[in-house]
Amino acid sequence: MAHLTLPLVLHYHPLSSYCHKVLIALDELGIDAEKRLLNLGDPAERAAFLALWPTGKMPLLVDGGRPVPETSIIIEHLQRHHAAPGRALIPHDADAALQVRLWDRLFDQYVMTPMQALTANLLRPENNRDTLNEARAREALSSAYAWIDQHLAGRTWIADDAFSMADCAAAPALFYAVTYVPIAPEHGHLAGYFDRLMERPSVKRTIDGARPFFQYYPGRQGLARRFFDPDGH
Ligand SMILES: N[C@@H](CCC(=O)N[C@@H](CS)C(=O)NCC(=O)O)C(=O)O
Repeated sequence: MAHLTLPLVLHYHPLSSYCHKVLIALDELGIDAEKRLLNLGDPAERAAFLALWPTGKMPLLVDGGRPVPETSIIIEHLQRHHAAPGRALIPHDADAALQVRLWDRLFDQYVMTPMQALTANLLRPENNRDTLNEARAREALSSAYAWIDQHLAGRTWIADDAFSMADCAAAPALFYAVTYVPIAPEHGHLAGYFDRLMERPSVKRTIDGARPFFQYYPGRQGLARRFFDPDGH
């Protein structure tokens, strides 16, 4: 009997920002993968996942039985081994590729990280929230918005003329970050970039997949109505 199992399996959760980064990349690269929803709240699932990848961080790609962790590495792996002809998220020119890796890293470190800290804080019992850490994370986001806005002057995408891995990182990082710290009116370049990202079909499809889970997102109060109800009903 023919084997119908796909060689690529992505362990993920539809609400997770880092999972969005890889879902957007899969879509952009024209790659099909079996998506396995991971519930880390379930002790048995958590134990099985930790046996596969001991950091316990998702997403995790499994390619032909071999675990491929860490989103930026996953995307490089996908491009190298599985991308549809003509699709790329990391340019072939070495200097241009370095810019993409730089901005991918900047978004992970300076937008994703404080955004995740704010989510983690909301998951704590109300009487046990860390207000100092919260203030620091909000400040980190405001400061990142200012230098990202400056960098975006005259640009369509963040690191290259074409949509790249860095934009895959930027889309979910900003999507969730703005629910905590909205983009200020003086950051028009960033606001325009945010709208371009949200209009990108790969990003839209990823958000569509997350929509049924938005009710469980701790920062849902800050999520714009248009994301809950894109048809405006
Ligand atoms: N550096 C990692 C970060 C992944 C990450 O932080 N994933 C979060 C979900 S967005 C996670 O697994 N959280 C679960 C936990 O920490 O228990 C990557 O790029 O893959």
